[in-house]
Amino acid sequence: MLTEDLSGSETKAMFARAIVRPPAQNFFEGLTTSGLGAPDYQRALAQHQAYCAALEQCGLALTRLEADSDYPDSTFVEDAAVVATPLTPSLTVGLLPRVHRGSSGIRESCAVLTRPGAPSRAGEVASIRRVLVDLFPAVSEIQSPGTLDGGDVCEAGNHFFIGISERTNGVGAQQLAELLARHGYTTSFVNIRGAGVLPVTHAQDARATSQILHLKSGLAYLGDNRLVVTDALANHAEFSGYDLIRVKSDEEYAANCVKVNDQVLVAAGYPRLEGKLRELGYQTIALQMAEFQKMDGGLSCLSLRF
Ligand code: CIR
Repeated sequence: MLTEDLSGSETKAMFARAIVRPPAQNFFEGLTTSGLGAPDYQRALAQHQAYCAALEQCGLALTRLEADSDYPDSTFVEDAAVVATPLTPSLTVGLLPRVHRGSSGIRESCAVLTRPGAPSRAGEVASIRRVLVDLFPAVSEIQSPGTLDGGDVCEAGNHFFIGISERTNGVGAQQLAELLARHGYTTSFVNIRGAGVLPVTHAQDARATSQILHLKSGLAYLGDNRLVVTDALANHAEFSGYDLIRVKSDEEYAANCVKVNDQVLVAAGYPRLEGKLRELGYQTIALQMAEFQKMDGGLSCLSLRF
């Protein structure tokens, strides 16, 4: 993930691993509001394979979990945990660095198991826990009555934006903020529920509505202080210090792109955003995501990267 280098300036993202899980045959029984029809299982599998191949092309070692038909949404592994790691100086599949003493303090690797906001997804966390406990020196978890989906958490260097959504409540967001602070990371909250009073004091009204499921449905961090953000979220005060690549409403789905080392994975079929990224010098890999879009899934949620 993005961290600071030893001189204190931000260095490029270097992920070494990712956890992935293919869709199960009953993937179509998962939660969706898209109205795009039922996904085709074979096409979903093929799209997932291409996604995994792209991560490997970016240099990642994959931990491939078995498909799990008990949880039809379990291919969206990103929602079950939040991971934070300090500087990874080079690609390695060895142990994660335990601690980084940067100019702005000590940061440690940590993982936080979520408490998904949709009850049907609660059981997805157990299998992710089994993988993460062997890889992270500290694994904590969101506690009731907090709820939090990983899709609501956008890492931006040593800062994490936490979306307050229909899935992530203020209590869950606050718990995550405290856990991350304990390991040296800063956070801020972004309300994507629309106007409303939140049980937190530093939440801002994004003037977005609940049409996006998760914060990362409309936001991605590319490193070097640059965010990809939907027009609906772009005026949020939390993003004012960043360089913004704004995504128009007709390409909104593509805002959920992912920078993986030297490449940016982006949903295929959104030429304006992909063109803009290329113009700015990014190498892009366009991936077919249509079957996952039918289940409200974005590109980032198919992997947990660190
Ligand atoms: C859900 O509604 O929970 C799944 N069908 C989609 C989750 C997508 N996750 C994500 O964007 N982080």
